[in-house]
Amino acid sequence: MICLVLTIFANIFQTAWTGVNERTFVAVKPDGVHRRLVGEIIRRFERKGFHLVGLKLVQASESLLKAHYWELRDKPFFNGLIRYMSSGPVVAMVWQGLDVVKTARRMLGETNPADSLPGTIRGDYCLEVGRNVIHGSDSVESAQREISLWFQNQELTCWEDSSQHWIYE
Ligand code: IDP
Ligand code: MG
Repeated sequence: MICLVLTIFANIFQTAWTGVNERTFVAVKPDGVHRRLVGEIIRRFERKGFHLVGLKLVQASESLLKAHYWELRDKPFFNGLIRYMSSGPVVAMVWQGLDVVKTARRMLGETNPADSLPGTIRGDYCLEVGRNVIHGSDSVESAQREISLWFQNQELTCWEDSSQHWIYE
């Protein structure tokens, strides 16, 4: 009930989910799905302590992908990026938790896998920037925009996490 009220409030006033309720959008890209990395990636977010609120397999339309990557529309790699992202299904997810936007980006590694440290997802599982297996929102504002692009409200599930007291003091 509290979750429902918070969701309505956050949507009406476009406020960020903050603190332990911060949310981010993470997507396993088509290369990650083809390469059977979905389970490994979900495992990392689960074990870190984040809370899953949305998950689906999507064959993304060109219009969704263009909206998602709108800021990059003038880059020379834009058309290739849209082709890459529509070349197969994507696993779209919403994860919630304290500082999840920043922490997820650190778990992903740098945009270019060559600059990503071992231990990060891109550092461990890929080699080229154009096949970097995973997306994560780069700010709370981007997360809100991306979550509302990829998910309808009713696809996000509020549920009580029984391990919450073992994750937060
Ligand atoms: P990010 O995914 O780390 O946030 P962005 O700069 O937002 O990085 O770029 C979005 C995606 O565009 C990257 O994840 C990568 O798939 C692709 N991309 C970025 N730079 C290049 C490039 O120089 N060549 C090809 N693809 C690129
Ligand atoms: Mg980005």
